[in-house]
Formats: sequence, structure tokens, C-alpha cells
Amino acid sequence: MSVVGIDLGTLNTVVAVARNRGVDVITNEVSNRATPSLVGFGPKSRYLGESAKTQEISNLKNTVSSLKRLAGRKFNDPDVEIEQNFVSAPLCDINGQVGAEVNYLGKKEKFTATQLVAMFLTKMKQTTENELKPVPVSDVVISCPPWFTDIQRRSILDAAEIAGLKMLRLMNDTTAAALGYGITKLDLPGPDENPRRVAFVDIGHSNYVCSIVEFRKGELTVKATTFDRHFGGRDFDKALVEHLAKEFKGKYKIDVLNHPRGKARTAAAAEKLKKVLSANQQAPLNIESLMNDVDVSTMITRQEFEAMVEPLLSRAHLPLEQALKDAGLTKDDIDVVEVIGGGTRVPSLKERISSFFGKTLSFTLNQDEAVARGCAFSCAMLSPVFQVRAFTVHDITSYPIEFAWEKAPDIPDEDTSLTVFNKNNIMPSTKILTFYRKQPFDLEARYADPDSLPGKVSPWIGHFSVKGVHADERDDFMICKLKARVNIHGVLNVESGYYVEDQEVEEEVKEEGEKKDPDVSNNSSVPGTTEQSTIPSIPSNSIPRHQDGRPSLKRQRVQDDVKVGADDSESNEKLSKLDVPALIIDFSKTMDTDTQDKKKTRKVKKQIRKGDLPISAGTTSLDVTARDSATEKEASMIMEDKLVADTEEKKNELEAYIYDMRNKLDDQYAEFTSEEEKDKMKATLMDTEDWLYDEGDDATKAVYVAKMDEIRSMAGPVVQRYFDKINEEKAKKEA
Ligand code: ATP
Ligand code: K
Ligand code: MG
Repeated sequence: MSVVGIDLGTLNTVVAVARNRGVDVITNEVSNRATPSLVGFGPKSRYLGESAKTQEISNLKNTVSSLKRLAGRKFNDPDVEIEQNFVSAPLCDINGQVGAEVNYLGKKEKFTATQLVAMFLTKMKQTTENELKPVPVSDVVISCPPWFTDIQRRSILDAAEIAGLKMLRLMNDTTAAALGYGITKLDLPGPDENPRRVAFVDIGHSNYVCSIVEFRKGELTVKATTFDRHFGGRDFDKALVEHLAKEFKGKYKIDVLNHPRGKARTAAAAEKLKKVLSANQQAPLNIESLMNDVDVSTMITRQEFEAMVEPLLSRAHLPLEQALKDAGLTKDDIDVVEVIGGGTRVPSLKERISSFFGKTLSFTLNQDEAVARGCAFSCAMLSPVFQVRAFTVHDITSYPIEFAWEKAPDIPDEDTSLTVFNKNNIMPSTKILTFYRKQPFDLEARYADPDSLPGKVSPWIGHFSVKGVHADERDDFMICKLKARVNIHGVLNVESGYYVEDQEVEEEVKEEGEKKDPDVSNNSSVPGTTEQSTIPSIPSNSIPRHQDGRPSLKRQRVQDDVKVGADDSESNEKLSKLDVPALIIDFSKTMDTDTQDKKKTRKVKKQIRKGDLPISAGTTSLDVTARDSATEKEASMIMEDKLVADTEEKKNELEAYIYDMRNKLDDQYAEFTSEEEKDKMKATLMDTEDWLYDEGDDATKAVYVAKMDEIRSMAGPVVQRYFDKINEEKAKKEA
């Protein structure tokens, strides 16, 4: 089983694989270490990655970019309108979701953003398989921007599944880079020393993220993550394109902005120009026959470029400022500013970041590959086949999550909502929610601060129905416990439910009286903190009540899960297997109990788990039927692509065979053919070649194979005579 990390970028996607020697970035079919994140459609097949890029300018209407930024979005989201500026294919509405309408196999077809991401992931899977064969590719860690919400993350998870990948973790971009940083640094501070504080700044093609991360030996803790969702290389390109368009309008009387191909070619030239300006004070731009047969040329200086992008540069400090604020730190607390992402190569942007922190920037990570490498490390840690140095990752959530429910009929003063995960809550994390109920009930999970979400992403996360709830024998409330978890992908679920009952148990009374009042331990847990380490023991009247007997809801409803606590349970499960016994049994205590008669004990009520409460969940993930049909559709498109590729291969083989045979007839086969035979064969080769360039240009695979067989069998006797001679000579030599 292979171990794969994928940095799914807006512009480029990078794949890293873990092998015994370490983590390597792999190359694609044209030996590039990054593959364009593009999907294109044609009359006979799809174009994925590099081939979509090759076709792009001539196939704008059927080429889709910004794949991950469209995932999980509604068509009417204002952010989709922004994306449409950068996506050349028309975006469309598919049952409310955004998709693209393209011409594929001669028909108009609509594909959802989830399907489009799946297509691209299929290609990356094949590229990886090609590199690792015969080892199959399945387990994968893929990166996404930290600002992705539940619905966006679920879309990427669905896409991975449609592509036949098993997502071990959907990991935030900067967290992946931080893992790659931490796991390779051997000089991190010890547990009792001050942590090393690193600000990771990632500016890519479309977005800007800053994470402040604390490192100690064997662990990293993300303290704050901030972002500008619309700040990246493409915005620098756009400023240039707008400038150039204006110049061309005056100088050449052409309007590139209203000419799709002209605009796309100007944008491509602008990106190149921008890169040249990163290393030079000025750069020329020449495009032949840009539109209406007009050639354009101009020169831009770095200074002019910087003036064009000043609106961007002037807000470059905002995410940094906010990150320090969220982390409760000052510039002086930051030890290292580690910069990644292609967008940060713009010198004036580097200057702004550097002068904000008052520090020289650090580039110890490979800017373009750090995220993919971090994902591969994460995949190795989570994969059962790999042994990796233990390294714990504490990430954080980007938005607060609340639960809402209807009042129980018999608890009139009950609240009906509660924020369960705060912004910057540790992730993954499980919280136990307590409800007193006599009937089945429903809950809804949603983002508590809709205004902070990207675009018009709906705050709705999921609906959960808790079944099997009834009054107990004394017609009293059932104490229902629900496990709500923001999992390793940053996705929320109510994972399980159970009910508890109070039971009297004998408990040792501690001499120093740390546990004098069980009430104290009972209420110690505060959401978002992790202080609690034991199951709270419950005072005799475990359901807190008003004097008239109604349950009182003033007490804590949310507790951190005892087992999971703050920690990264999935990855830690494996780490603990490697490092420490999962359970340490203290024999001194168990032996003591029999002989112990001096110690005081007392009876306390504890909550004992009595049974499960089934939960049915409705979330924004694809349902099984929809996912199955998307998977089937993907499989049939893969077949279609494969058939086209195989046909092309057979055609090329035929062409090469004709060429080769013609040469050999004049060379090594010459002495084995009569002139007449040779002329006849050459005529057939000529006919086949003419056919290939004419009606045979677009034949089926079977026809190419048949043509090949035909000339092979015709040449058969000649080839046979040649080999007979060779064997004869060989036998002579050996004798
Ligand atoms: P995102 O992280 O936003 O999803 P991405 O990961 O695909 O996007 P990167 O590969 O990090 O983005 O960066 C791509 C951007 O970096 C492009 O806009 C590209 O033009 C820009 N870039 C690359 N090299 C340079 C350079 N030398 N000077 C300026 N910009 C550059
Ligand atoms: K990238
Ligand atoms: Mg990126």
C-alpha cells in the first residue's frame, strides 16, 4: 500500500509519496513536478491536467479551472461570480449546486464541482500509480485551505471517494507545511522549554493564509490561522491584465476583455511577465496576433507593476496582524517567519511581510512542495504500513459551531441552542452533550457566525435525530449523551449516542480531601478547554432540579470527551501503539484493595452507560445513491478516456511500423525479397500510409489493429527468411 500526499492547488497540484528513503515529489507524464489543476472536455474524451492545459486556449469553453474553489458552493454564491472571472467554461446551476456546462462527446453535459474535482483526482491517482506501479494507490492525505467549511470539506471527501481514493486526512494547507517543518527539525525545544513559534505564510494563486504554530519535540500546536480568501497570484495577474487591456485599447484599438481568447492569452502573458519581474527591474511583453490579427508589444517596469498591485500590497499585513492578535502574541514572540506558496515570490510582497514582522524571512521549506510533502508525512503517520517518528498535530477549527434543538415539552426554561465548538477549538475534538428527554428528539448543527463564512455558504451543517429515547421506569428523564465530533477532516458529525443511569458505587475518600465535594469535579469542564480528565462523579440527585422538581439547565451541558480530550485520537492511536503501552495497569493498587481496611470509603452516584441511542444523520455529503451513480459515471468516463488513449497508441504503432518496415525493406530485409515482392509490399505500405492521413485519421482501435495485422502477415515470410538466416549463422558460430 502506498503513502501519498496531494497539495490540491488552485493553479497547480503537487503529489508527494513516502518511500523508505523519505518523501519525494513525483513527476507527471511530461516530467513536471506540478500538474495544472484543470479539467477539459472534448468530442472523444476528457483532457485532464497537462493535456487540459495544452488544449486550454483552443478549448476555453470546455476547460474548467478553480476546481477546489467551486467545490461545495451554491451556484448563487457571490463568490462563484468572482470565480467565473477566472474560469473560462460557463458555470451553471445543478440543483442549487455550482457546476460547469461543457460539450463532451458531442453533447452538452453538466458536471457538479464535486464531479470535476473527482475527475482531476482520478488523473492524479493515475499519475501516482504510474510512478509507484505495481503498488496500488488508495490511501491519501489531501490539503485544503483552512477556511474551508463543512460543506466544502465534504465535497472534497466525496470527490476523493468517487476517484477511488481513501482519504486518511483532509489537512489544512499550512498545517501540512508545519508538519513537514517540524518532523524534519531535530533541534526543537523540549517539553519544559519555550516553544519555537513559527509564522507560516502561504500565498498561492488564489488565497493567502497565515498560521502561527508552536513547536516542541514531537508535537506542533496551531495557535491561530487567519486568511484572505481573495488574495493570490491570480489577483496580481488580474491587475496586470486590466492595465494591459487599457493600454491595448488606446494603442491598438482592441478590447481584449470582451474577447475570451484574447483575454486568456493576455492573462497567460501577464503571469509570465509577473514572474520575470520578480527577478528583473523590467520585462517585455509580445503577443503575436493577439486578436483581430493585431500583434501587441509593450514593456512594464517593476515599479509600474508595484503601483498596479498597491491595493493588494496595502492589505498584505492584515492576516498577519490578525494572526498575532488571535494567538495573543506580539511580533517579538515569533521566532521564524517561514514563507511558502508561489505568490510570495513577488519581491514587494516579501518586503511587506518581512517588514511587518521586522525579521528576515525564512525559506527552509521548498515553497512549491512543502504542502504536498507535509501531506505525505501525515499519510505515513496515519497509514498502518509505515513507521514514522511520532509527531502529534494539534490543529484548530476556523469557525464556531452551535447546536440547536426544540425545547423539551416538560422543561420550559431550557435553552434551545449552544455553541459547542468555539473558533480555534482544537481539531479533531469530541464533545459530549447531555440532554434530559422522555421522547426522541432532533438536533441541528450550524455555524454560529454565518457572516464569517466564505461567500454565501449556508451555515447549516447537519440534522441529527436521536431515537430510542423514552421515560425511564420512574417516568423520569432519560439522561442522553451525544458525542459530537469535529473529525480529522474538519467535518462535524454526531458520531454516537447513549444513555446513562446513576448507580451507587463505593469510592475511596482521599486523605487530603481533593475530592471532598463531588460537585466540584462535576462542573469543572468548560467547552474548548481540556482540563477535565476523569468522568465526573455525580452527586446523589444527578439531574439538577429546581425546587419544584423541574430539571434545571444551569449546569454544564458540554464536556470534552474524556478519552479523546484535546488530542488527535486517530493519529495518536497508532502513535501510542508504537511508543507506549496504551494502558498502564497499576498493580500496587489492585492488590491493595483486598487487604485495605484502613482506607475510608463512601457511596457516591456515578453515571453508568446503559445502552445506545441510535442516531440518524442528514448532512451535506452525497447520499449513497448519488455517490454510487457519480462513481459509475466516473468509471465510464475513465473507460472512454482509456479507449481513446489505446486507439491513439494503436494508430501510432501502425504509423511507426510502416516507417520501420519501409526502411528495413531497403536494408536488412533487402536480400530476402524479390524486386516484385518488395514493390508489392511498398505499395501496400504506401496505401496504408495514405489511408492513415486521410480517412484513417479517425478510425477505431479495431481497424488500426486489423491494418497492422494485414501488413504484418504480408511481411511475415520475408521476416521469417531473415530470422532463419540469423539463426543459421548463430548455430554455425556456436558449432
Ligand atoms: P492556492 O494555494 O491559492 O490554492 P496554488 O497552491 O496552486 O494556489 P502556488 O502553486 O503556491 O498556488 O502558487 C502559484 C502562484 O504563484 C501563481 O499565481 C504563479 O503565477 C505565482 N508565481 C510562481 N512563481 C512566481 C514568481 N517567480 N514570481 C511571481 N509569482 C510567481
Ligand atoms: K500548489
Ligand atoms: Mg497552495
